[in-house]
Amino acid sequence: MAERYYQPEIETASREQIKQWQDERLVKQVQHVWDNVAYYRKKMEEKGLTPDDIHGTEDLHKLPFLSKSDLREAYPYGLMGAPLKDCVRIQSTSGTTGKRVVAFYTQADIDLWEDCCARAIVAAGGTDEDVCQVSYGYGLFTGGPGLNGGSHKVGCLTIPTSSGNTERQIMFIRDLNATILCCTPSYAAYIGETMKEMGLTPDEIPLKAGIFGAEAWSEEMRHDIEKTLGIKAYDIYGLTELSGPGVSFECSAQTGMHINEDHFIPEIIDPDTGEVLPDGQEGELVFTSITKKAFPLLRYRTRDICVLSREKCPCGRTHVKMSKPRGRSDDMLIIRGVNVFPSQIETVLLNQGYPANYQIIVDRVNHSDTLDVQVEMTPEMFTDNVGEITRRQKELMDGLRSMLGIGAKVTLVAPKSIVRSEGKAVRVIDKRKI
Ligand code: DLL
Repeated sequence: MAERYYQPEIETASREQIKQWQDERLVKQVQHVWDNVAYYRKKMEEKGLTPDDIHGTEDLHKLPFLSKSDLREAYPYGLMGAPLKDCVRIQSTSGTTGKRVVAFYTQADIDLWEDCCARAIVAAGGTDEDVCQVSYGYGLFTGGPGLNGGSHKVGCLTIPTSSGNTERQIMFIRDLNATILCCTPSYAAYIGETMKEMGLTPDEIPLKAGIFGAEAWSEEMRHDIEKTLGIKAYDIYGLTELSGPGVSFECSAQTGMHINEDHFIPEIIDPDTGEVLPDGQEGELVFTSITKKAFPLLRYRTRDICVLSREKCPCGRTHVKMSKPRGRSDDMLIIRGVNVFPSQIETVLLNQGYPANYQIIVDRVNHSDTLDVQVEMTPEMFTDNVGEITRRQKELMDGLRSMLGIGAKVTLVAPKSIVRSEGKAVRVIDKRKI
């Protein structure tokens, strides 16, 4: 089937065209920020910069970074680029630590955000014939409102279920023939598990595609979800500070997410030195938003670790692709001096046939870090044969040692004993910080 695009002239534009948009928009945006955001103007002045120093993307590296701590310091209005009377909405992060991030939107900002989400839905095969169930949370979280707006723009019949009440989710999917499901991957896995328990096979489920993001998830988890729901599962990435979902999205190639470069300029930096790294090297993703007016962040450090690739994509889109983020740099655990990402642990578990229901517990005992991975058995594996459980635990411990380079304790637990997530799953309990 021929690839379809929501905004073909933008999504398949030549690299020269994209660069021209970025150059022009960056220069304008820097002036807009200089004129309206005193907080950032001061940062530029401290570096001896004025808007006259920025002629295009080549000069981007001169600009100062913004980080989460700037957002906290400037909370709530300090980074606004438009008068309050021009703003029509806020969205906010879940804010597990410190102050929440509050992002402001003008109507035009919402329009371009929804366009980005519409691009993602069309890339996943969505048309106005589709029924799109949005099971991301609605409210302050950007997942529900973003995909809801994108779904309207595509012309899908939109079912705004929000998250939770899993049996009702399944009822709507079946009764209203939902063809596209939008939610976090961990919630998609839970919906799939519940369907299976209800005795439903993938061909009794009308879904054909899923748009899953907001948390790190492995390729193995993608395969599991695709199999259980009988769909193609597409990744979508974004963050509240930059609008929400739709900063980047996967196409039919499913090998990374195209960044909407007409709105966001990406850079990869060394998280320790701040130095810009060439494409192909892994590092921290930094974004400059060049079209948003109410919350126009320049060089915002996401703390997400990934790689950019400019290889030609078979889907025809020309925008740069980012790899699945391995998780945030602040999700990375340092255990006995070794860097461990929860997604590496997930890969080992799923490769050995376990479900993505696990919890990682880190502690410090006698000045030494301990890593305990609690893993749920599937109902088919469940046994009270101690020998069998010990054998399985050892197999997993060996797999983890070879993936991580350090030892971990594995405890197999009964099916359904780890709490399911309806939004972003909490995988790690780090008792060392408490
Ligand atoms: O999670 C926005 C979103 C909603 C994205 C729905 C996709 C779908 P925040 O709550 O501000 O916004 O969290 C942003 O979540 O910096 C990443 O660390 C992580 N994240 C988002 N999408 C992905 C993804 C929304 N596809 C933070 N893969 C980001 C891995 C992701 N991590």
